[in-house]
Amino acid sequence: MLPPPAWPLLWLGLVLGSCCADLEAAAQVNSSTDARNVLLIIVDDLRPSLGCYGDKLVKSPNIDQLASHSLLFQNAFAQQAVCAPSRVSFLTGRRPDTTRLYDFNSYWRVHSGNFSTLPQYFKENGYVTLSVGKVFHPGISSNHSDDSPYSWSFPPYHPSSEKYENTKTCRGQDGELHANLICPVDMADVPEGTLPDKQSTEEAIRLLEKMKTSASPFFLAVGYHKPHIPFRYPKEFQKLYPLENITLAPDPEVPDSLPAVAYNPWMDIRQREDVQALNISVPYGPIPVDFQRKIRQSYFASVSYLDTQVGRLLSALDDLQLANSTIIALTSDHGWALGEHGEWAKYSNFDVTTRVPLMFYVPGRTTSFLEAGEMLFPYLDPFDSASELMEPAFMFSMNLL
Ligand SMILES: [Ca+2]
Repeated sequence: MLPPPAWPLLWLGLVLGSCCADLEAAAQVNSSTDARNVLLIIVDDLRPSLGCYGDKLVKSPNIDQLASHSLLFQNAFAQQAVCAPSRVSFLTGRRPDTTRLYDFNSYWRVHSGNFSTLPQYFKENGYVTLSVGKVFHPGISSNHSDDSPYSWSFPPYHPSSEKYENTKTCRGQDGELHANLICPVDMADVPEGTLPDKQSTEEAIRLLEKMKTSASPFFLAVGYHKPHIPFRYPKEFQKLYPLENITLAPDPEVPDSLPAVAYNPWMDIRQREDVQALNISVPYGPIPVDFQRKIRQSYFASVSYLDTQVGRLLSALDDLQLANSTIIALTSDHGWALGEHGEWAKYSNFDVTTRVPLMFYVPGRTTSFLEAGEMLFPYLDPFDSASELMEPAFMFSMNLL
C-alpha cells in the first residue's frame, strides 16, 4: 500500500510499537536481552531546517548522519503547533480532539481519559523507561510529574541550569545582563558554567553507561530545549552564520487577505528585553529587517548547537557498542515561523509551524549491522568544513511494518 501524502506524528507510536512488537516476540523465544532498546530524541520547536531536509545553510552534520542511516519522513506534521498538546498527542497516540488538550491547562488522565502512553507501553512490557529533559511538557499537562510513575521507571531528570533560561543571563553591549531573545553566551559567564541541553546529554550518556549492563532493555527519551526561545547558546555557534549570509524569509509579508484568526501576534518574543526595545507595533509589526536576520541567525546557531548535543549522544551509543541493539527515533513537537507570513512564533497552522523532522534508525533494517569496532555515528564537528550533507539512504523505500 502506498503511504498517505502526510505522516502525522501519531505514527510515531505505531512505528516504534510495531518494530518492538516483533522484537518482544523474539525476546520471548530467546531471552529478554535480545529485545532492542529505544532512544527517542525529541527536540523543542525544531522545524526541518536541517541539511538532511535540503537546507543548504544550516549546519547539522550529526542529525544528517543519523538521517543517512534512517528512514526519513518528508511530510511529517504535528497535530498542533503548541508544545503540550503536540507532545500529549504523540505520546498517547491520540489526537487533541480526544485528549481534549489544546493548551497547557489540563491532565488527560483526569480531564479526558486514562490513556496509556508510549513509554508506559514499553514499561509494561519489560523495559526500563527513562526520561531526560523536556519529554512531556512540564506542569499540569503532565500532572507536575512528567506522568510519573505511569510512564517512567525512575523519576525524570531535569537539568539544574534550566531555571536560568528566562532570567537575565545575556550579556548586552552595555555590559549588563538582560533577558533577551537573542542570547549567545560565554559558557564561562553563565550560572553553573553550563547549559540545560549540555547537562541533558551528560545525564543521558550516564544512563546509557548504566543500562549497558542491564538485563532489561531500555526506552530512553531525551528532550532537548533548543532551538526553543530564548536563543541561549554558546556564542561560538553564531560564527557559523555570518549575518551577510542570512536571507529573509521568502514570503516575509503578512498576506493581505489573511483572516485575523489565522495570525498569531508572537507575544512571547515581544516580552524579551531586546525585542521590547524595538517598539514594534502590535499585532503585525513588522520587525526591522536587520533584527529579522539576527533572529534567523540565532535560530540556526541554536540548531547547530543542538546538533552537537545529538552528535555527542549518538557517538556515546557507538562507544558503548549499543548502536547494533538500539532503535533511534528523532522528531520535534512542532516547527516555528522564521518570518514567513510576517510570523515569528509557533501557534499558527502554516506548514512552517506544523511540519517536523521525523526519522527512524532501526539496526539491521535501515542499515546493516556493524562489524566489531565499526562506528556508525562518529561525532561530526559543524565547524569542520569537511562535514557535508549526507544523502539519506532510505526515503519512503521501506515498509517497517
Ligand atoms: Ca515546543
